[in-house]
Amino acid sequence: MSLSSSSGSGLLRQAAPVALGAVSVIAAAILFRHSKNKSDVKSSDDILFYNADLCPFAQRVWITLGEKELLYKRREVDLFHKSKDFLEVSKPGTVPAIVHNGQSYYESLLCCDYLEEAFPPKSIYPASPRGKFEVRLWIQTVAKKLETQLYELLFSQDEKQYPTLKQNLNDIFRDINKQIESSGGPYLFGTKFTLADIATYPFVERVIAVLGHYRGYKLPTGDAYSPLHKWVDTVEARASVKVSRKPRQENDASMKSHFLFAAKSRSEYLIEVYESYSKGKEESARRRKEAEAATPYFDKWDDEYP
Ligand SMILES: N[C@@H](CCC(=O)N[C@@H](CS)C(=O)NCC(=O)O)C(=O)O
Repeated sequence: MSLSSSSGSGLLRQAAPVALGAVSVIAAAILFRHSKNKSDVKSSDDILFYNADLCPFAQRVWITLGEKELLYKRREVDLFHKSKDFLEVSKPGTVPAIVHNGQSYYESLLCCDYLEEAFPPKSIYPASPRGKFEVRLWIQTVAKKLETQLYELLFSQDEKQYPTLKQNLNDIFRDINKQIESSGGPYLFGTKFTLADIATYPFVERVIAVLGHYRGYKLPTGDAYSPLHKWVDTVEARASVKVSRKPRQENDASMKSHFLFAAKSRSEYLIEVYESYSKGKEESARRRKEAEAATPYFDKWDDEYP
């Protein structure tokens, strides 16, 4: 599911201009050359990360950058008013995208894999070929199913469907729990935090906050599910994940004073920006059109190092 999907989507009309802001994207090389912090760069030379704070796909890349302890500049993209520069970087017009050494990359998992190849230390894969296969299989199967089911339940306006859709999610969480348990935890593949965790977590975060709020969905509980709950806590305690979940006003100085984001927790923020989804695809598409027609709220969001 994508904000750009033909199924129609969009964000809360009044939150949209703020959540996505307006950004004038500048070419990576130019940005970096003028960066005052260039000398701080540790292992990377010139990474520019195009993000949208609400986006689970972009969050995968954000977490990967953190895990690899890379320095990067992050730009918040206004998905309702995409700049020509951004569209040159991301052909499909989606976040995440990164620019490294003057070349652009998009598609979340491909970006994560690119970072893994370009910066092998602090690997996000198990060492063995078999382990790598299992991580990739997980992402293609369970993580993919979770992504699909999150949006199915969120968009659905047919209350009669809710029990079945919730059961589908329960089945996925049963599999996640089983995987953590059989690997010995605390992560999906044992003691190593891998791309399987990185690819899965952003959707779990939205299930908890957004489906919890709009559909009354709760993760399965009870002793049998303690591996799952411990996994959530352990993942959320990682520095890389914490950075990606900071409330907007803590991430961007420019947002500190804005009424929508003042004193908003991460879950309040997610609930706000996904509200239009919860009203269904038609309403979501309508709000998107409105947002596209509206004047961008900000000309540009701050660049920032993590
Ligand atoms: N398959 C893509 C999906 C990315 C995606 O759908 N991103 C959304 C934001 S969550 C987007 O940029 N949508 C473009 C739009 O709304 O115009 C990936 O994994 O990177």
